[in-house]
Amino acid sequence: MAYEFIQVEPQYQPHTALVRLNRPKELNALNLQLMGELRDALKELDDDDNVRVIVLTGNERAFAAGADIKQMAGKTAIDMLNIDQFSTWDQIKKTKKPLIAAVSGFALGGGCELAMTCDMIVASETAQFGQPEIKIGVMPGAGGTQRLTRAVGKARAMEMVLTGKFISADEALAAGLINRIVPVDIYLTEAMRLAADIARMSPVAAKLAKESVNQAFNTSLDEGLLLERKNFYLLFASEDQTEGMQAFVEKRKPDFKGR
Ligand code: DAK
Repeated sequence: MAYEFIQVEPQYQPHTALVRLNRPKELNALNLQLMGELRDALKELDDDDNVRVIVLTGNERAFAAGADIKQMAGKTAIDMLNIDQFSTWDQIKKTKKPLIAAVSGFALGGGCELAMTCDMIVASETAQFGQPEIKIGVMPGAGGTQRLTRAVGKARAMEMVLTGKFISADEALAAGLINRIVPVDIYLTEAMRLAADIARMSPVAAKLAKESVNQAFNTSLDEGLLLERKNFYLLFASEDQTEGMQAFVEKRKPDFKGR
């Protein structure tokens, strides 16, 4: 499919797709069309059997500087209700395959929320994270008060959301928001290395493991353990489980097929 504001390479490397946000002059501000394109691309890649992991990135200067303020500026509450952008974000959140954000430069507002919607974040040394919505008279609306608080704790989240101040990659790593920091010239390579490590695993197990970890944020411990147990049992119905254990016994590398 042809997109205007994103670029998609379904086989950037074996079993790994790359999606690049591509509005560089606007620091990848997330307008409605870009978000719609991203939703459609992620759904297509999620349905593509040749793709096991998806990496989402921007460019060196910006992952995304937030929702497009110029597009939002004149909107009324009823416009926002009718546009119902939440259904787009909800669809993105439903991506079943592991999704890695490769972040350099600004990840602000909706950009920070988009990175946090991903399962892991690989950052460059120049990455900055923030929820500056308060500076333009609003507040985070796509998970910034919830996911950020769960990731970095109340004290830091409150400060970021109430002052709009950005945190550096170092602070984000110390706070547990991101997985690692690497020099800017290799942040995408590093994200792809992480993707390759995951792509070698059983894609069925990866999907169910992702679902199980995410459930930890939504439910009680007992209910989470129940889902974990059912997903664990379910994997014993997969060919990948047979292959993985057989390969261990035969002292060879497994060849997972995703079945
Ligand atoms: N929207 C529109 N344009 C933006 C933009 C944004 N968020 N961020 C930057 N740009 C544009 C600038 O206007 C400028 O365009 P021109 O003036 O050249 O035409 C160009 O990108 C370069 O930006 P600067 O000249 O400002 O570059 P600087 O290096 O001086 O500053 C900056 C970089 C990132 C510090 C600054 O641009 C900035 O403060 N940007 C705004 C950051 C921000 O406030 N982000 C939060 C936006 S609110 C929702 C889901 C999510 C959201 C809402 C609803 N639903 C599901 C309903 C999310 C809301 C937000 O994210």
